[in-house]
Amino acid sequence: MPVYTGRFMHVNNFHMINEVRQQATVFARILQNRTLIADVAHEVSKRNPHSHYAIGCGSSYYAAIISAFYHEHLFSLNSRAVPSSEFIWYPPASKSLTLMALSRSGRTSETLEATRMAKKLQIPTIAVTADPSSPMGKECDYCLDIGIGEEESVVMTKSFTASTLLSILLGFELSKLQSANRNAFDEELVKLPSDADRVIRGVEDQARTIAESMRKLSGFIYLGSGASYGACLEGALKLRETSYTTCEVYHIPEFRHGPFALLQDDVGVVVIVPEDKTLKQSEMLLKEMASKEAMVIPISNVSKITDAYKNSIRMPEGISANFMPLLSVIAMQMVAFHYAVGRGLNPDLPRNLTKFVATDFGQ
Ligand code: F1P
Repeated sequence: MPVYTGRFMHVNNFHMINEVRQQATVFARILQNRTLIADVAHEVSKRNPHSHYAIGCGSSYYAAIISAFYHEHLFSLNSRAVPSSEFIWYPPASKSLTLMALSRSGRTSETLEATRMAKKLQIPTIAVTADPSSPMGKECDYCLDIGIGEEESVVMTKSFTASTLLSILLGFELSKLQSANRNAFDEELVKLPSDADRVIRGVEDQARTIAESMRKLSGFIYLGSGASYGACLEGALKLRETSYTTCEVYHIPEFRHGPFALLQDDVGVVVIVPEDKTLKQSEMLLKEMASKEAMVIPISNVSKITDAYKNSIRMPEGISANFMPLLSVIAMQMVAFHYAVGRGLNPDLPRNLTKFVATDFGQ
């Protein structure tokens, strides 16, 4: 564990940023293990489940939200993400389901308890974890290792994107996508590691500059739609966890319905703007927010958006549209890291946080 010596510790010595920079390699490794994921999908499909639940806590819950979005909207599966505690307290009416439990540690009390409860109800359980030897890894019917070994950073970075990708792949294998759509998604998967590599190399300097400009602000808002909403939940959590900063998250059009009152000149608004059906509304909103003096920070691969705002993050050209949310997470992790370090905080040792939460959650 590096000892933080205030402003003088070199950024490259922090685990967090090193692990952020490893994500292209992590993606490549997961994609090499697709047969194992397909085998698990094949096994659980035999039960013909009506729906698929994804659960987790903290970052792992946000990974569940993103993957459930892909399952439902790209792969036409009946999918839902809920926090592990909600699964325990408000179990689904139909028991014809699979439970995908996401947990880096495999030891988080609510997630572990939820899988135990599911097992009692004879619901097939799949652990998605960095530690297959954990109680959750051992007790679930199936266990998929995200293949990152031990993540040094307390806050989740590469484990977040790895769990998300692996869970997306599981849904892809469970789906009955027609071959044309299957091939198109497959092509995007194949280029994901190189896209991530281009993001890692191309975005960090921009993220550092933006983090510097953000130091004069006192509050932050993250906006995204679809899977990008889940990405924003994670981006905002990274900022809270490492800089203890107030940070809210909304679906893009929802922001107009009340929270708009928050806008003023010491507020920064990060917006994920992909080239899709949300573009027109996002563009209009960005203009209105800028007119209220807020600092707008679009993360986009659309040049008319990134050209229009000084504090934007330009995502590399030609990156996969479907993976824009996941790749935007890398940019937001970088912003959070540089913002924390720039404020003299140590993102590797966030206050009040531990790698996982173990409380007595037995029912
Ligand atoms: C989940 C988690 C983390 C969070 C914190 C406590 O852990 O909520 O997302 O950053 O450190 O634990 P896990 O179930 O994925 O191990």
